[in-house]
This record gives sequence, C-alpha cells and structure tokens, in this order.
Amino acid sequence: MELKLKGKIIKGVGGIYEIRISRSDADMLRGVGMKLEADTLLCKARGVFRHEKLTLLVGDDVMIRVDTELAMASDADSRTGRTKRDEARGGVMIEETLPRKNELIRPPMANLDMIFAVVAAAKPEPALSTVDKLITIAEYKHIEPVIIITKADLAPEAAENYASIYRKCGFHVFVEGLGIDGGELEAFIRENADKVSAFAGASGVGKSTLMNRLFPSLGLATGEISQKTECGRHTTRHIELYPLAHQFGEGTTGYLADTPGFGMLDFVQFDFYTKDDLPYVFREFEPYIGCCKYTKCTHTKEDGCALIEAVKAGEIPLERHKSYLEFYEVLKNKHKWDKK
Ligand SMILES: Nc1nc2c(ncn2[C@@H]2O[C@H](COP(=O)(O)OP(=O)(O)OP(=O)(O)O)[C@@H](O)[C@H]2O)c(=O)[nH]1
Ligand SMILES: [Mg+2]
Ligand SMILES: [Zn+2]
Repeated sequence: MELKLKGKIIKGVGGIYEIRISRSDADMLRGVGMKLEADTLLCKARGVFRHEKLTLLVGDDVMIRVDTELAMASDADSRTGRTKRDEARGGVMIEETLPRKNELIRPPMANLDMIFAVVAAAKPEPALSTVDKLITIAEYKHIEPVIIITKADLAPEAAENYASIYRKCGFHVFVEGLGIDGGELEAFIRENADKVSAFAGASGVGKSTLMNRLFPSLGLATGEISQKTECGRHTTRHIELYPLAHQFGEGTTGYLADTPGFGMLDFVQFDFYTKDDLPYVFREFEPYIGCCKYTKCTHTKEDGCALIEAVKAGEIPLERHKSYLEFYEVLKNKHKWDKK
C-alpha cells in the first residue's frame, strides 16, 4: 500500500529525518503491521532535495510517501541486526515541504512561534549584545522572544539586573537557577502548549538542563563548562523538537526544541535585517520613533533624538541602546561594502 501523509520534521541528522505524524495516521500504519516508535517515522528526502541542495529544517511541515510493504521489509531487516539508519531506506520518503511561516539560520529551524533566549547570569559571563542579536532577529521574523536568565544561584544580583532590563522592554522574563522554583516557566510553557518553541543561546548556559527539568524522562546530556575559558563545550549536537503531548497529554499540538549552543551571530556574513529595519526590532523604541527633531535621525548621536532622551531619562535601558549602536555600526559598514 502506498500513502501520502503529512508530518513534521522533529530531528534531522546526516540526511536521516525523524518525522512525527498524527496519531490517527500512526494507528493506521500500525493497523497494516508497521512498527512505529511514538508516532514517528525515520526517512530520507527525495533525491531532488539532495541534488538541488534544498534545505530541510527541523520544524518543516512535509508530505511524505509511505510504501508500507517496503517499509515493513526494511523493518524486518532491522531485526536481523541492521541499524535504524538502514530502516530509512526507501519505504518512507519526504516528497515535498509545505510553505514555511518563517525560518532561522541560527538555530536552523522553520515555523517557530516563540524563541527562548537563554542567558546565564554567570559562567559563562553574558554578552548582552549576542542576546540582543537573537532577540532582534526573532522580532524581525515575528517570532516571540522570551528571555530566560539561568544560573541565578551563582549571581543573584546580576540575574535580577538582567531580568529588569528585559522586563522594562516588555518581554516575558524568567529567572532560573539551582534551588529556584521553576514553576512559573513550566506554567508558561503549559499555557503555550500549542506553540512551536526553542531554547537558544550560548553553549553552557543551561538549555539542556532546563529541558531535562521540564521533561524529566528525556535524560539529555549536559556538560560542565570549561574551567579555563568558562565557555560551554557544545554538549548538545543536534536540534530536536519534543512533542509537548508527551508532557501535557494527547491533543497537545506544540513542541519545544533543545538546540546546540552557538557563539556569534554574524551580521556581516548573513543577511538578517538591514540598517533601516534596526529601530523597529527593538520593541521598547517604538513609542519614540517619529518623535525626534530630525526626520532622518539615526538615533545614534543627534540633538533632539527622542530615543536618546528616553535612554537618559531611564525609560529605555542603556544596555539595549548600546546593542543598537553596535549593530548600527556593523550594518552601516556592511552597506558600504555591498556598494563596492
Ligand atoms: N549553578 C548552576 N549550574 C547550572 C544551571 N543550569 C545548568 N548548569 C550547569 O551548567 C553546565 C552546562 O549546562 P547544559 O545544560 O549542558 O548547557 P547547554 O546550554 O545545554 O550547553 P550546550 O548543549 O553546549 O549548548 C552544566 O554543568 C550544568 O549542570 C544552574 O541553574 N545553576
Ligand atoms: Mg545542551
Ligand atoms: Zn532619534
């Protein structure tokens, strides 16, 4: 029997994708004798994806073709000692991707509703401009940024200070750490259990640790940070979307992803947004835009800049304007290089 089904890519490693399908489709496949783990199928992509270098991303909604006889034949192979990778040969194939709502380069994912920007209060020492890059890219893509400050047990004052910066801008902020009751974050994830979200941030900030707390059955690897550099060691290697249905029961449609830590988000190498977009991706700037003395105000140093006045008055956090200035400089120069 040959079928076309809809599914979602929840993991992709070395050209093998794990696709989650609906419970009813999974039951139908079980009905004809296929063996499925947790409503998921392993498969490869049709040749065209490889040949034309079309990217498939975790979070992509896809149409798959299932040849049940072939799939079951390779199932049988697996019982004779073959690995799961071999199971993916031919029986199930990704045929096409459905239109994306959005996509990110880092972490490379599609169709996100929400991104948790995870930053440690200490160890590793936070770089707010990196956090702000992630937040502003998310804003640009209409992905709701939520801030999580971890390791508050190591630096409680710093954690509260960072939290207040982002609360002032109007973000949801959660302060987490060993010995801190994480109930609020759990409740928030439960309230948003219909959304597709991801934890993102530098290596070693505690993304997988949080994930394990939220999903105790996962048992994800977490890594010590380096004593010498106080940087993470890139413990998580792959993105994986976890169905929230496992936690909150069947009928829950959302997912949460753990992602590998990243270092720099490179504005020069990648096109995230332009200099002209910049004032609009800082949500706390919005009330002041259009109120400056000069219509072409760059909000960097001009007299009568409403935004700079707001920073001086403590209405906009200084740190956020600092990030703005840093990004402005990079994007301005990038534009120059483009013209050459
Ligand atoms: N003191 C303290 N340590 C923490 C906390 N959260 C995580 N850690 C420790 O920080 C280290 C790194 O945690 P991970 O969860 O592996 O960090 P990660 O963000 O997943 O790192 P990558 O997978 O490399 O991106 C581990 O040794 C954790 O035990 C926390 O709230 N407080
Ligand atoms: Mg990790
Ligand atoms: Zn201005």
